[in-house]
Amino acid sequence: MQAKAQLEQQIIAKQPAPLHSADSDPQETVEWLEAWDQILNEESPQRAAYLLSALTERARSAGLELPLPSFNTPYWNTIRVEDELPYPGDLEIERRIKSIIRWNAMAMVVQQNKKDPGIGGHIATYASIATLMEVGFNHFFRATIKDQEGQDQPGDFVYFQGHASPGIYSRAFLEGRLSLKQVENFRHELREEPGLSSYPHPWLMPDFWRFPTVSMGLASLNAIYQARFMRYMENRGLTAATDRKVWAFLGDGEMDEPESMGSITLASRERLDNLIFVINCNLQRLDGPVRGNGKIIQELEAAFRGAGWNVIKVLWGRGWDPLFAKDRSGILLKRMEECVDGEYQSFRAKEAKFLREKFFGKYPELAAMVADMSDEDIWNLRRGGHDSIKVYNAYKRAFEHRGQPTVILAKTIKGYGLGPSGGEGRNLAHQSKKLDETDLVNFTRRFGLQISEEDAKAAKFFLPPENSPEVIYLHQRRRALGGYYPERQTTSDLIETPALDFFKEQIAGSDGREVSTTMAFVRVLTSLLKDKTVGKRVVPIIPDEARTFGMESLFRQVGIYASQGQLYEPHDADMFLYYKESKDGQILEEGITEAGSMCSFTAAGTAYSNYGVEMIPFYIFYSMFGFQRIGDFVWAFADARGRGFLCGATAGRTTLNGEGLQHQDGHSLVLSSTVPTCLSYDPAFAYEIAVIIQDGLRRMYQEDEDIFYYLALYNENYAQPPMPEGAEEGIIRGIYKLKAGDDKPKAHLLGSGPMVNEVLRAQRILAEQYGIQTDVWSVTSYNELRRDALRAERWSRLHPSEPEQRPYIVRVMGETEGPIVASTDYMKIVPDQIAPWLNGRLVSLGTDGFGRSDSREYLRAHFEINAESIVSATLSRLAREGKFNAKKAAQAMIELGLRAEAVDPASA
Ligand SMILES: Cc1ncc(C[n+]2csc(CCOP(=O)(O)OP(=O)(O)O)c2C)c(N)n1
Ligand SMILES: [Mg+2]
Repeated sequence: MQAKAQLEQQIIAKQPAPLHSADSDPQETVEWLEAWDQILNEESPQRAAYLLSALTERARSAGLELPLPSFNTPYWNTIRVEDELPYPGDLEIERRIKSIIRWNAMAMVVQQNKKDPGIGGHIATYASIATLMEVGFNHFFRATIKDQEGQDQPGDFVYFQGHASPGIYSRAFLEGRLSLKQVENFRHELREEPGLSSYPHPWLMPDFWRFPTVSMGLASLNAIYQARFMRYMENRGLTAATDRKVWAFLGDGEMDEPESMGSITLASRERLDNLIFVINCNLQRLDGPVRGNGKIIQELEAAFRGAGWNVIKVLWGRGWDPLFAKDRSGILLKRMEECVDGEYQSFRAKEAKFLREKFFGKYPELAAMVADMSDEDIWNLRRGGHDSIKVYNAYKRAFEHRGQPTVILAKTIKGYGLGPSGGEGRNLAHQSKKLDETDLVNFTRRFGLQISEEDAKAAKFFLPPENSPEVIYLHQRRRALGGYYPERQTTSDLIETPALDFFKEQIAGSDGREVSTTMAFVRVLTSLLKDKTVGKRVVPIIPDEARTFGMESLFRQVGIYASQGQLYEPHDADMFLYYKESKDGQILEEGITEAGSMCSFTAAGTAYSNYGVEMIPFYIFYSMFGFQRIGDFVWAFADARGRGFLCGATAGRTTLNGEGLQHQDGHSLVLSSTVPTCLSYDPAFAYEIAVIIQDGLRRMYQEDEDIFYYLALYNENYAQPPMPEGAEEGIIRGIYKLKAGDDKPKAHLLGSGPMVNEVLRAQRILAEQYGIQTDVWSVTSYNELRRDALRAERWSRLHPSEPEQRPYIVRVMGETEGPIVASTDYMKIVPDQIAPWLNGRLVSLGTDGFGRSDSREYLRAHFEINAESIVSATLSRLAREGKFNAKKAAQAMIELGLRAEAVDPASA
C-alpha cells in the first residue's frame, strides 16, 4: 500500500502539462484524476496503466491529436523495490572478492607505470564497472551450458569493455588462471614470460579473449550480429537451440560512435532476446562529461525504447530507497530530474558537504529529509551500478525477458573508490595511472582489505590463500556456471575440403564464351553450396548488391535467411528465381550495411571457435566500400582469428567504369595488404579463382590456419582460357608464366586482373609492330610474393653463415633479362611491392589518382595502363637501356596515340 502511495505521489509529481494549457474545468479534472487515483490505489498500477492506454487509444480513434508519447520514464530505477528478488549469493563474501579484484586491477596498472612510465593502462573504468562485472561473473556468465539433450554447449558470449581489461585479468589471477609473472608483465608482452595484452586481443591471448572490443563501437555492432548469427545457426539446424546470451558491456561515451547505435533496430526487429547490453553510465568519457548539459541515461533510454528495446535503468542504490519512501511530494525525484550530468559529476568529484548543500540543500524539504544523516551516510548513498542487489535484479529481468533485446543503463562513478589522485569522478580520471600513497592506503580501508600500510603504499598485489573463504567461494561459483570465464576454445571441427577437380568447369575455361571473374566466382560459390560436405557451411553475405554481382540465382537456390520466414507472397513468386525468404535460408542479405555485413562475416568466420562449427563465409561487397569503409572491423576480424573469403566485386579503377570517382577502387589491394593474416589476390581468370579458393579452403578449414582471403572480382566479360599445365603453384604463390614470346624475350610484361588482357595485347603489338619479343606473366598476388621475399630475406639476414634463401620471385624471375613492365587496375604501389627483388628493372603502370566516369577504353588510356601505354613504356625503357632507338620510341608514342604532355592522372 505504501509503495502504491509512493508511486502515486511520484506520478502526480511527474504529471505532464495538460493538453490545453488553460484548464477550463478544474473541478472536472480533479474528478477524473481522483477516479484514476482510486484505481491505482485500490486495484493495481497495471490496471491504472491499462485504462490510460485504453483511453489514449480511444482518443486517437476519435481523431484527436495527442502529444507524442515520451520514451522516457522518470529518473529512477525501472525495477520497483517491492518487485526486487533477494540476492542469491553471499553479499559479504562477494564484496570482499570484488575488493581484492579492484585492488589488484589497480595495482597492475600502478606498478607498470612505476617501473615503466608511459606504458599506460586504465584504472578508472574498471573501478566504475566492477560491480557490474562481478554480479555477472558470480551469477550469470556461463562458460558452458547443457542443451535439451543434456550435451555441453559453449556458454554465454561476453563482449567486455576493452579498457576494463585489468579487472578481468585481476579476476583470472585470483582464480589462479594467470600467474603472478603474467600480471606483473601486464602490457609487457615481449618479456621473458608472456605478459598480458593491453586489451582483449584473441590474436595475442588465444586461450583467453574471444572478442576484440577496445576500438569504440566494435563491440556493440558485433554483439548484435553475433546474437543474430546465433539464431541463424539454430534456425539452420547447425547448433542446438539454447538460452545462451550475448552480453555487451559498453561505455556511455562509446555510444556516440555511429556503429554503437547504428543497428539497434535490427536487434529489436529480429527479437533478439538473447542479447543484453549493459551500458556503464559513469557519465564521463576521456576528456570530460559525456553530456555535461544533459542526461546521457535519459537520452539513451529514449533512443533504445524508441527502437523497440526493453530498457532497464539502474540509477540508485539501496540507500536511496528509504528516501524515496519518505518523499511524499516528489521533491527528491524533481531534484534528480533537474540536475544535469555535469552536476552529478561534481557531486562526486567534491565532498559530502558539497552534496548536502548543493543537491539536497536546494529545497528545504529535501534538506530536511537528510538532516539526520551524517556526511558519511550521505557520501555512501550509492549509484545503482555499484549496488549488487540492484544490478542482480536488472540482470535477472534481462535474462528472463522474452521477445526483445534488453539494454541496462547502469549509473556508476568513474574511478569509484580511487580518491582524488585516482581521479574519482574527475575529468582526469581516464588518464590516471597512479595513486598517491594516501589514496592507496585509503583504498584498502575504504574496501576493507587486509593489506599492511607498507604494502598498500607499494601497491603490492594481494592474493589470499587458496583455502580462504573468498577463493573457495569464487571457484564454487564458477563451477556452478560451467567453468572459468573468459576462455576461448581453439579446437574446431575441421572438414575435408574439395580437391581441385571439383572445380573442373573453371579449370576447363569458358570455351570462348565471355564471362567476368565475378560470374566465374558465382559459379564456384554455387557449386560449393551444392557440395555435401562444405555446402551447408557456406554463408553468403551480401549488402544489397546481389543483383549487381549476378548472384540473384542464389536467392532461390538456398534462400535468404529470415527469422520469421516469409510472411507475404513475393510478387515474383511465379518466377523461377523468385525472392525466397525462409527461416532456414542460407544467404545473409544484410541490406545496405557494409559494417553490419562485416560483423556477420566475423560471427561466421569465428564460429569454429565460438560454436565449435567451421563455417565458411563469403562476403561479397563493392570493393570500394570494403576495406576503406570498414577497415577497423576487418582489423578486428584478423585479431579474432577469423577465417573466410572477402570478395571485392566491381573491382578496379577502370574496369568498373561509369560510376566515377567515389566508386572506382584502385586501392583496396593496398589496404588489404596491411592486414597480417589477410592473403590478397587479384585473379585474372576463372581457373585462378578456382585454384585460390580451393587452396584457401584447404588451408583454413582442413589445415586449421587462422588466415583469410581477399579476392578482387571484376565485371568485365572476356573468354576464360583453360588453365595452363602446372600453373597451380604459381597461382597460389603469386606469379606464373602465362604466354612466352616466340623467341628469347627482350622484356617481361606482368598483368593482373583484366589488365592481363591488355598485357597480352601489348605483347602482340610489340612483336608485330616493333619486333620485340616479350614473355607475359600473370601476377595473382604481389602481396604474397612480397611476404615470401621478406620472409626469405629475413631468414638469410639472421643466418649469415648459411646459403642464402631465394625468394620465390627471385627464383621465377631472377634469371630473366630486360625490363619488367607491370600493368594493374590498382595503384602502382601494388606491383612496386616486389621491386626490391627485381634489381631496378620494374616499371609499374597503375591507377594512382581519382577515378572518372567514362568507358574502359578512355579510362585505361587516361591512367596509362592500356596496351598502348604498356608498349610505349617497354620501348621507352629499352631505349634508356640502349636496346632500342630512342627516336623510334618517341615516334612509337605518336603512333600509339600517347601524348607526352598529357596531365598526370595521379594528380588529375
Ligand atoms: C574508435 C576509438 N576512438 C578512440 C578511442 C580512445 N578511447 C579509449 S577509451 C575512450 C573513452 C571511453 O569513454 P567511455 O566509453 O565512456 O568509457 P569509460 O571509460 O568512461 O567507461 C576513448 C576516447 C578508442 N579506444 N576507440
Ligand atoms: Mg564513460
